[in-house]
Amino acid sequence: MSHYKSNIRDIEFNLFEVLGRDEVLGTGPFAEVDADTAREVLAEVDRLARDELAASFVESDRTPPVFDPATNTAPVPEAFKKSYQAWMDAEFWRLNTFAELGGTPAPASVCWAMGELVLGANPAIWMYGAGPMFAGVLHRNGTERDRKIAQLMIDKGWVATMVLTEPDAGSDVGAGRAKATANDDGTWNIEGVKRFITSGESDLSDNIIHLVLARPQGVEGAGGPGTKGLSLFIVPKFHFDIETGELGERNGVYVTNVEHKMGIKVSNTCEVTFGDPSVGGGEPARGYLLGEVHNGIAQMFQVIENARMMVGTKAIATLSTGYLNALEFAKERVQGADLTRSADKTAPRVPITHHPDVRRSLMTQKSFAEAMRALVLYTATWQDKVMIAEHNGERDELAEKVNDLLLPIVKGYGSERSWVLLGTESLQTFGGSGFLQEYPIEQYVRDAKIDTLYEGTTAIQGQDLFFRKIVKDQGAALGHLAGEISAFVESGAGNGRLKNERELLGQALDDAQAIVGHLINELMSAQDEVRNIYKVGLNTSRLLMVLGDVVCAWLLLRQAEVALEKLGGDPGKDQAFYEGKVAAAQFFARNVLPKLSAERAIAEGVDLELMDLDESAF
Ligand code: ST9
Ligand code: FAD
Repeated sequence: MSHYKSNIRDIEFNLFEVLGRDEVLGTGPFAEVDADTAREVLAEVDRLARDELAASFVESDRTPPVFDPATNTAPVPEAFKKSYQAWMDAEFWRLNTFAELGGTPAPASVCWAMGELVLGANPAIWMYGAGPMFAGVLHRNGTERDRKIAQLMIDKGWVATMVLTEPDAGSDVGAGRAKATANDDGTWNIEGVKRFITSGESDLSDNIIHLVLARPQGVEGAGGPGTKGLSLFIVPKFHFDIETGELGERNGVYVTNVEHKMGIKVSNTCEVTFGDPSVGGGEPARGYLLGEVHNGIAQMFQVIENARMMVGTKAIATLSTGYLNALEFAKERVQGADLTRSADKTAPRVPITHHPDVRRSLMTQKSFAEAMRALVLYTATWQDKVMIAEHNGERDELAEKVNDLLLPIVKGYGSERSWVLLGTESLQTFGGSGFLQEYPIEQYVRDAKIDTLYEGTTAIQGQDLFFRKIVKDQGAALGHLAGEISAFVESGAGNGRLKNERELLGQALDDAQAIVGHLINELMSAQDEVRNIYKVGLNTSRLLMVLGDVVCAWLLLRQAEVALEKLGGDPGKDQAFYEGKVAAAQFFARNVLPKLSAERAIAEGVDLELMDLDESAF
């Protein structure tokens, strides 16, 4: 039986009962995908994920790819190849692909619902399979040549990569030193060493397209310091005929190492060397400038935004299957007597689900997993709006901004909460058995840790949230979201059944807004006393987690409102499901939100002591 336990019922509840996705399906840009089709797709992806995709999850971890320095290759295990092929052959990735490239666009909300299933079953499949999405970036930003390459990437099934990081340029992408020099024929030679490149090498396709940030040399107005001086280049592993895609000579881009990692081992993390005469055949690494414009960091952020959403979705997908595995185990594991009979040594032993602390743990897992699924899918509804506006030749600026605001929360909050809860609660539910490889949780914990690191660490997400998504945005998106939450607090939602929880949410929103206000004051005061900006930096990760808690509580309570309405009718076989939704929302509001007042007090009390402390005292 498969390790992967999905929650398709909750996914459909979000999409169709709470977020009203029937309204956008089958219309505008999504004309080809109506609500029935979306449900059928999700049912089939669910089956595929639990079956063929999950099938190689364990083996891919135990027998990971091995780098061969003689050939600069790192083939993936056969079992993984089979799972990967099953996904690519099923062609559901077309839902995430531009129509002009042969796709059948579906709303982002449906695509991320599908993404959860794949990322929960075997995340590296989604990453190696992202070629068509990368092709979208070439299509959107490219010249006619680039658009032809985009089509070839799809038709030929080429794997693609995003290449930013260097040994001395991780969070600080702008410190990158890889350089690009123009050739007379319009191509560019890339030189440098990149590090930690996902999918940089494999035997899953006969070519790999690298999207590489490098600093152009000798170009006026480009190539300066920092991220703004970087341009984006399309660099293939093999040269090819742009009209036919027929492969030509080897290009001078070689994988020179594959990292040995804690988790997600089948996803090759590669050192990639460009244009080094001593590597491979010593060929130059030739590539094209995307769109023939020097606008690399903005172009790359189109990829990064998608990848940050992907990482958040991967994280919560893993927490959800971790919880459902823990739940199944807890129902079967018999240990100890019921607490009310603990003095009676002859009392019958009970399943551990009878113990209050196990119930606390299971409800913690359930409420966070379902809250963060709601967060992912709610965020995706703003992406739906962006897509609809684009289809109509317009821009929906509010939707763009709210999506931007929510992305660091999806990625930063989602990954932190998931990784911690997988370890402290899901694994813990299994007792000592959780530590064994017989159960999937230890692999989940190892595989999920990376989510707090790549695509910008949590610290970077916290800074992005405050400085860019709140301050630079002048609070517009946050103001909109806070307005929606306030309106819910003031509403009669839940007919009295959610009154206390709405009050708790109101207090939590006040606390979060007070932290934002406090940080803005500190930031302003830094104009006179520059070191006050440290007080902001000491609080941005806290703010990220606080806002995540508020938004998640609100989304769960909205779900509870819907569930209570259903329970007031005839819920039939869904009775327990809806009762679980109400319970999860109430539990989250009562157990998580009161802590935010303490976070506010801590934030307001932060001073410069930590920054004044000599390093030797640490
Ligand atoms: C990585 C990969 O870790 C891990 C897994 C890979 C799996 C791959 C497969 C899946 C991918 C699927 C992709 C499909 C694509 C689909 C597309 C669909 C069409 N939002 O603040 P400034 C821009 S990869 C948007 O001054 P600094 C913006 O242009 C490695 N844009 O920054 C801005 O200019 P302006 C990941 C943003 O101080 C400019 O940058 N590595 C945003 O120069 C400069 O901004 C990281 O993530 C944003 N949020 O640089 C690095 N932020 O202001 C983490 C910036 O004029 N480090 N821009 O608009 C950071 O993010 C840093 O904060 C920094 C700082 C590098 C941005
Ligand atoms: P550093 O930037 O050195 O950070 C070290 C610590 O310092 C972190 O805790 C960080 O939060 C903190 N820190 C750093 N700067 C600041 C700051 N200004 N303020 C506060 N705290 C700070 N990169 C790619 O380009 N393409 C890929 O496909 C890719 N895939 C990856 C796959 C894996 C498995 C891994 C491990 C990494 C991958 N990366 C990829 C790189 C990844 O994005 C970086 O590791 C990440 O951005 C962090 O950079 P770093 O490791 O150099 O850490």
